[in-house]
Amino acid sequence: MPFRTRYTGLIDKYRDRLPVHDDTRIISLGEGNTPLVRLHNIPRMLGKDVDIYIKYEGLNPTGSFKDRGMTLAVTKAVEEGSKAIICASTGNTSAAAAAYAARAGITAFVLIPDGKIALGKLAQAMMHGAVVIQIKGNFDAGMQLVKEVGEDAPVTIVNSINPFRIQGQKTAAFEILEELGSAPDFHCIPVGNAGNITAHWMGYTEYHEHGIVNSRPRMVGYQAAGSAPFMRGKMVDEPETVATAIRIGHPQSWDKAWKVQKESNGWFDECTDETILAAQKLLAEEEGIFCEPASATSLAGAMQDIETGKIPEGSKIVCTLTGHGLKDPDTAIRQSAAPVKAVEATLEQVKAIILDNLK
Ligand code: AN7
Repeated sequence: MPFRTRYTGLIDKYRDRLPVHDDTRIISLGEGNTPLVRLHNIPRMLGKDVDIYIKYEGLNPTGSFKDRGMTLAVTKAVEEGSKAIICASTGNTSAAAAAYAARAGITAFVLIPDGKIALGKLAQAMMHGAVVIQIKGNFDAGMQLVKEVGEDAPVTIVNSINPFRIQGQKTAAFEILEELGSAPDFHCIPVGNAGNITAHWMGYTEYHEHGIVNSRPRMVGYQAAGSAPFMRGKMVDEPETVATAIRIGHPQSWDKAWKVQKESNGWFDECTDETILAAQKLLAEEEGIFCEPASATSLAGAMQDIETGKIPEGSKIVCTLTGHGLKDPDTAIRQSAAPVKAVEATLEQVKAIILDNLK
């Protein structure tokens, strides 16, 4: 056959490892199969012998890893006859829910914290025709309401407390193992509700138990310092961080994530907003990779732990970049140098700027 079969999405690819039937109508936008990019310049700058790969989940159809879980959650909701889905969200879940609901022809209700959601995510939810309910409260308050609504209203909850979300998201670990041919030593990942760290561990564990690989990584979960319940050892009532995606104080997968930490012999740590933004900028400027602030927490944390030697030299590290940089244009523009002042449209003036800025 002259051409390879087209990639049609992760449910189709991993059908035998996911809870679907042969006649299940699959709701897909071609999610998954994201690039695993080896960093060149940052390890050199660190002056350490480490092999860092980033899993670029921002290249999913709606720009975040949420699509992996949403394709399965919405597929199962439709299979069960549901006509509507609902979620609370810091933004990315709402964008994914809105898009997959549109694809399925059902209604999406999304609860978002008023004023605390990145602009791109709000644009997505609105554009895909979700019913956007802004609440005067944070994600945790929204999540509480969604759980209460879900008890008697005919809507399916598609937050990561929906087990199909976790099942779909485990496929990211499958892809990493297939591409590397073995497990990395460390997997660094941002933690909010802790659904994704739980999902990755499930994926790594399944391939390990099937004898496809002979080891599993140590899982390292990083939180923003102002929203770090796993570091405080208890829930945080007023979480704050520039990384609005992980502005979560009451993680829904609390017990599961502690289990992952213990089983994988990993750990949790925290990063300040400054180090998160610095890592985001570094990735953009030194590697050409644009992710949103929350995503950069994985690299910010990994760099801290490489610096101290907690992640030793010689290690192979995968950092998940959970969402695309275009999700949050405001934060990107705020931390970048202003463009050169507008000049006359003459060759002379343009040339002068070029000569001034050649590296
Ligand atoms: C970019 O969209 O919770 O630890 O409501 O958007 O599995 O919660 C987003 C979470 C990391 C944390 N990076 O993942 C939501 C939401 C980005 C995110 C996380 C989120 P979990």
